[in-house]
Amino acid sequence: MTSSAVSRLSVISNHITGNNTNNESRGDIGLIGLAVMGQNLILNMADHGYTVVAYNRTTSKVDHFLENEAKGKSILGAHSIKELCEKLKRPRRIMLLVKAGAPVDSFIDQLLPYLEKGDIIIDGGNSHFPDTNRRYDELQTKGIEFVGSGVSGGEEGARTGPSLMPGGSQAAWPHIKSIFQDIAAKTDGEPCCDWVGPAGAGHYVKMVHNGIEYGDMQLICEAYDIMKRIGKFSNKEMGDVFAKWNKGVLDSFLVEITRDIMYFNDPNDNTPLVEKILDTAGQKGTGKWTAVNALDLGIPVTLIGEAVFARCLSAMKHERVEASKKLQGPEITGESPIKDKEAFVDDLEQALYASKIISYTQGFMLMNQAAKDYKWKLNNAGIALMWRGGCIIRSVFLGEITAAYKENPLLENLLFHPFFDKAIIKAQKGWRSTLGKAIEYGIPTPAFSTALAFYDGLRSERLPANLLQAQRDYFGAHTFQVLPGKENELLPKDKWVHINWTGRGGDVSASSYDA
Ligand code: 2AM
Repeated sequence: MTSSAVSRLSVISNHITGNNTNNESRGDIGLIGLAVMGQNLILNMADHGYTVVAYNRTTSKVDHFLENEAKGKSILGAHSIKELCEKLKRPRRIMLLVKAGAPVDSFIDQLLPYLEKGDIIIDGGNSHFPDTNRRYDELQTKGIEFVGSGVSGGEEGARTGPSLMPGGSQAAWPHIKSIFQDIAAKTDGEPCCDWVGPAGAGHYVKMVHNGIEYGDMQLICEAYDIMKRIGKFSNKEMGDVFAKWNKGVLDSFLVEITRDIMYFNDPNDNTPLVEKILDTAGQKGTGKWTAVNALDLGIPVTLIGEAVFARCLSAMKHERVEASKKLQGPEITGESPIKDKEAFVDDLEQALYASKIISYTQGFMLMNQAAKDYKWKLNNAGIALMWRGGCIIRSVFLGEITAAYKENPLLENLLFHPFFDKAIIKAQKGWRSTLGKAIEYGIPTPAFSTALAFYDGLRSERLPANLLQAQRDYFGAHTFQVLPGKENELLPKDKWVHINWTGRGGDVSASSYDA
């Protein structure tokens, strides 16, 4: 046997047994990208007993990291992609935490010459799922296992326990499962990380997570605006309300931080700092991706859509300033019209809770449709559990969603589960009363309003789309179907019918086509 054949065999046998006698190759996992998220994930992995090899495009950051944060920990440095690959056990596990887009493709290209069949590349960045689909397909043809993983929880989550949403090559999962589940957040002892599904499913679920995050934030902002402008609450009073809500059904990370923001004063003059922030929201695009995907798949994810548009409207500051001088509407001058503040706050809590239930219902409707269209098998209970802790939308409420899907994995619609059905029924009076006040006093509530409109639409056996179909048929001969039980000679059963609506010539004629 030639020496190269022997060394090839030894690589294969190491691969199979997991043994690795090469001292150089002791890294359990490599991580590329030493911005804060990357550094914190490495430190988290090292805390859990893994040896991590760190690499960054700007290699001075590797040295700085090794000499400071990584000092004394099981972290090795690499100054080239080749060195990184040489220092890893087989199959190699390499995680990218770099800027989404071209840098991900660039690193994949740089890695390929040094990888062997069965090695694993994990993209932990905020990649758009169609990119992950494409990379997965390309790497499958090369025998490289590709995983696109959502990572949520921000810098702190990365350090202490993020929510991780991995998807892609199923063959990679047994090799990364323990690292991922060890470093992930835990809720009731269960890791907030499980296998999501094939190809870009992990990044898809992360995208929907971000969309829901947009929705949750907008809802909280509307509640704040209602308390401030109708209730005339001080920031301290609002902080107390959020603190109270955080002990009930709305217990969540976002309500908790909003409480802290309300209490936070500018040390210069001891007045609330939040009131000094310019009211134009930024966005990086993941909410928009969710809304665009919802339009593509034909699912009414209206609340996330409104949340994205609300940010767009906020960004039009100049136009709003002009409009505020010109456009008339109701105004509250002087004292708040609210007499019973406690009832007002309780109603608002119900409005927020009900709207949140609608938003998550819409989010899961979208994921169910994506699973059908993209032929993914998505585990809804697992997804809710992954979001239960570690990530920005973490909340007690996600525990209820996990339980509902565990009880019935095939649940058609979250609102059909008795828990949420009852919750919405109970919340309805306060929800409607809050919206009535917002409309009366001219406070914009796009997210609250669309949630209620969706709810009322969903529970309407009959919507005015009959008229819409008539209009379409009138001007464009688009045809329509007949309501069951209303068939007659002019309107036959199981046909697409076109009517001559203008009746020119005095006759009403119809033509019909097979359905
Ligand atoms: P840098 O430190 O060399 O800039 C977050 O920005 C991470 O993505 C950093 O590790 C950064 O590397 C990396 N990154 C950003 N743009 C990149 C690019 N075009 N090519 C490679 N890495 C990039």
